[in-house]
Order: sequence, then C-alpha cells, then structure tokens
Amino acid sequence: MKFKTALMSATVFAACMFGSAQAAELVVGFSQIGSESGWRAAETTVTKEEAKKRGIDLKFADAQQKQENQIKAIRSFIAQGVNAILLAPVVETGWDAVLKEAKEADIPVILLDRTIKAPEDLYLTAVTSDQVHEGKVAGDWLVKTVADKKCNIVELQGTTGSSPAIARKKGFEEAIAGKSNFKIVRSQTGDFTRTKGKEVMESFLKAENGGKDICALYAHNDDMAVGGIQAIKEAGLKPGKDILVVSIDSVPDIFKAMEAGEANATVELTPNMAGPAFDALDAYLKDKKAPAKWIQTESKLYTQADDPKKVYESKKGLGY
Ligand code: GZL
Repeated sequence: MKFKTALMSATVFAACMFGSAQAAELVVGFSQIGSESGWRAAETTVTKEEAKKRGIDLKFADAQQKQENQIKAIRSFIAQGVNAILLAPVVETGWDAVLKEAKEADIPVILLDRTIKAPEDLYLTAVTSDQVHEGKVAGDWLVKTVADKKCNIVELQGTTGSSPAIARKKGFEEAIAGKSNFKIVRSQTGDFTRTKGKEVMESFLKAENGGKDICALYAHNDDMAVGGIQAIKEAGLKPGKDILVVSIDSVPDIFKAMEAGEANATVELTPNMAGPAFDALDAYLKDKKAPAKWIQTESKLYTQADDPKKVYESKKGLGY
C-alpha cells in the first residue's frame, strides 16, 4: 500500500477511533513565488483564507523568486506526505523531475496563475487567466485610443521566462501587428516590481529624448506601471496624458493613479486562484475524476471611465 494511502487510512482510523467525526483534515503544500507585487500578496492572502474556510491545513513556502527554493519546498511537501500541492511556478521550464517525484508519491499538483512547459500528466490542472488575451486587450485599448497617430511604445516586461511575460508580450504584439504607426521602441524586464519598473522606465525616458518621443507605456503588471508613473513625473512629464499608461492586474493602487489621471487602463486578474483550485481538488479526491487541464479565470478591462474611486473601494476585502 502506497505510503500516502496508508497515512490517509491511519488518519481516518484515528478520527473514527477517537470519536472526532469530522473528515480527516486535508494537508496541502503551497509553493508561492514570493511577494513581488501587490497582486501576488493578495493571492497569498486569499489562498490562506480559502484554505481556512475549507478546514485545510495549508503548509506555506515563500520562494523569494527562486525556482530552486520552489523545488526544495515541493520535495519537503512530498516528504511530509501532504495530500496535494499548489504551485505558482516562477518560470515555465525546469519542473519535470520534481513533478515526476510528486506523481510517484501519488500527490496531485495544481498550478496557480502561471503555466509551465511540461507533460500535462505531471499536474492535475492549471488555474490561470488567458495571458495572451490580457496582452491583446491592453493592446486593443491602446490602438482604439491612439487611432492613426504615431505611437512609440515602451514595454516593461514581467519576470524573464515566466508564462505571463511571454504571453502578455505576444498578445500585445498581436494587437498592434500590421499597424505601422505603432512601434515598441524599448522593451525590458522590470521583474514585476515597482522598484525595477521605475528604474527601467528612467532608462527608457533618458534614451527617448527625455520621454518626449514616447507615446505610451505598456507594463505587464500594475506594480511596474506605478513605478513607471513615478519616473515619468520625475522627468517632468504628465503620466496618463503625455505618456499613456496601460497595464494588467487591476490592483487598488492603479485605480488611485487613474483617479489622479496618471494611469489610463488596466486588465483585471483575480487573486482568487485558490478557490477554483480547492474545488477541483475536492472533486478529484472524492471521485478521482480528473478536472480539465485548464481552469480559466476572467479578464476585464477597466479605464478612467469606470469610476476608479468606486472600483478601488470594491477591491477591499478581496485580498488587498
Ligand atoms: C500573472 C501573475 C503575475 C501578476 C504579477 O498570472 O503570475 O505575477 O500579473 C505577479 O503581479 O508578479
């Protein structure tokens, strides 16, 4: 009998023997990337809340943006004999070996908010948005807003090698493809953080005639956009007017910037990936029916026309 099954039976046996009628508590390991952005911190908050609501014992590990720390955490979860593992994979590649170990230990793995390049049988399902679509929505908004004027764009990319950075770039480029007046003139990673976003935007402004030649900033997340907005202001230009600002996540602070006229559009990403993940896990453990390999979350465009103050308030309690 596999180690895990034996452990589960022993737990259930103990529960029956000592009268605690409630089902054996699920133990789930969560390998989180870190806390690089407001959205990431909200995802952690919501995941812990969703686990508590369900009586799940969540073992949390913060990898501080390092894949090797995520791999170590997964190995530790396997050694502890957890019932399942949640993984928010910092980059797309390098997961096959450790996920094979989880599979051999009969521990299902669910991916949160990013995807990986690995055989699909190595994970139960992935709960993510359509990240190419997010980039396309951002690009379509800019094309509609600028119409046929010349528009030189600077791009703050997410973490190099991560699925959102690759996909959001692809989607945005699809939106401006074939439109000769739109051109990405500078593109560099800001690693999804405000600090790096500001630093890289400063270099873009210097390189582009103090920013006078820049029509728009496209940032793969709001945190880098907020950093970029700071840099634009320090360069003596008006973000949201001299340089349009479009990004992704819809964290509360981007609505504060919108209210001040300093940001123009954002594509919403829910921080609640854990709810659908735990529901899929529950169904799977009950009847071993595998869920679809992709559970897609919604993407919604917000602009200054959407009452930013009201949206900011509505975000309270949703992990922010
Ligand atoms: C996207 C997610 C990204 C967010 C960033 O699904 O992985 O990571 O857009 C976060 O804010 O750093």
